Amino acid sequence: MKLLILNGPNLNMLGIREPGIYGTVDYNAMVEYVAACCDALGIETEFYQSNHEGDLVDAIQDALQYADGIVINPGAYTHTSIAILDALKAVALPAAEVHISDVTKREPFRQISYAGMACQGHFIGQGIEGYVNAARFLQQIITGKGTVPQ
Ligand code: CA2
Repeated sequence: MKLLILNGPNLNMLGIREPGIYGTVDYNAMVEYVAACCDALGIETEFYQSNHEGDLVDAIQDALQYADGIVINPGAYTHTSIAILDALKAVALPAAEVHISDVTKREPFRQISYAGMACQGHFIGQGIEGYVNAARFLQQIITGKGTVPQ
């Protein structure tokens, strides 16, 4: 079972700025950690990060060729991108949304998630552990073991 773990704009800056909101682990260390946790769960991973909306749409479409599900943190495109929502709906792969910070307690403009409308799971405010929890959640759905608590 293989998952695409997709990150949107500015998430490559993890650990470099705003540690109070996004933590101190940098993007590469996050990838290493999440990949190792997934490996231990028997989940293969493909990571991709882009600052460009169209690249993210392409990555979602490409996932149809090799992935069983998508873990997505669309960054700020969460709150603006109908293109990403449409791509997730078009491929119709099981998907889970991750936000490192607790967007529910932040600015009003972060209260809408378009991408989240095409996701079966939502992992919000759990830091980088949210990626691992999202992967575990998708594994349960994909392997047919039903739902797990988020
Ligand atoms: O909490 C999240 O994971 C977000 O998706 C992060 C986005 C933000 O626009 C969403 O509302 C919530 C921003 C990613 C920016 O990441 C940075 C990381 C370190 C330093 C600066 C930005």
